[in-house]
Amino acid sequence: MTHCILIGTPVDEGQRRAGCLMGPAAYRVAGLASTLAELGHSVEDRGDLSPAPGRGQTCANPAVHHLPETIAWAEAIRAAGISAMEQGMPIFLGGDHALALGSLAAAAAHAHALGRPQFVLWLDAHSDFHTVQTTQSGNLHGTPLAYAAGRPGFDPFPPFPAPIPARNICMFGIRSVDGAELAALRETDIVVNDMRVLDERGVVAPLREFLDRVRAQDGLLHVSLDVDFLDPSIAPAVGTTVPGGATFREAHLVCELLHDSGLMTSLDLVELNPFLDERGRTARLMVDLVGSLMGRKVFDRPTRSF
Ligand code: HAR
Ligand code: MN
Ligand code: MN
Ligand code: MN
Repeated sequence: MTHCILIGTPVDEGQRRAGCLMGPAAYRVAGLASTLAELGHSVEDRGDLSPAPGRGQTCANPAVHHLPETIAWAEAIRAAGISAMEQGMPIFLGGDHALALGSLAAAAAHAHALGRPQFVLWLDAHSDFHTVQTTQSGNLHGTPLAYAAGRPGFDPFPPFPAPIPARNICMFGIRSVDGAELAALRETDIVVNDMRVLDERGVVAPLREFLDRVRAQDGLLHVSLDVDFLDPSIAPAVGTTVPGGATFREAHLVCELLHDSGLMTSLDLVELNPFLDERGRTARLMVDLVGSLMGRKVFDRPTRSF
């Protein structure tokens, strides 16, 4: 059983559509803590973080907005995340995906201190591989993976503690990549399982290939689940819908496989915008997926039996 530490991270500054700040409350209302407790886990809700005031940092890209506020968030989340990782499994309740600028830094610092490799599974429609210099929207929720991979172009941010090797990063569900991101991704060994790959191969084989590598290297695994990984027809409460996402069944299967692997050590739930939801259905679906991630199943069967 796992000690689950809920950390509310109501970041709304990483994009322009207000509402992600309501995410942590929506997960609580949708029963996240009771879902985990019913599965036999202990749950500690540490409430919502609030960042220090912004310190006025600037950058050369005029499109970028809320840079000081986002840096302050990243620092607060990193500090809270490191202490949580020493005590259990943090679940970061977003908040937009800019929160991963902090959660990934926490995971990487923690793994580095243990002398173990950090891996990242990025479940998202988007690759979020811009730097502060290359983003055209100026929305910093599109940058955290580039920061974690150690790309240059994050000068105003604190240096990433222990950059995550590209081969330890696996993207899943990708279907929206900007030109500058694509050019940068082509220069890396990041495994990009875009929707074409998942349509052709299904989710099981590509996920198992990745999890086998995590296991073989005794790695820690941070999972970052963006609501827009899911198809908008089942998960409408997100500001950046992209058609053609994961189905209900694919998403649950991914979560069940992750649970069976026993490898996940930290989790982000990001981009939920409850203001755009339909009677809480997206929040409830996300909580249900966490249930699958944390062990809910219909029948117990030997793992890896299919
Ligand atoms: N690539 C686009 C941009 O940088 C869209 C990024 C959207 N990101 C998220 N999180 N919604 O994945 O603006
Ligand atoms: Mn603002
Ligand atoms: Mn994202
Ligand atoms: Mn996304």
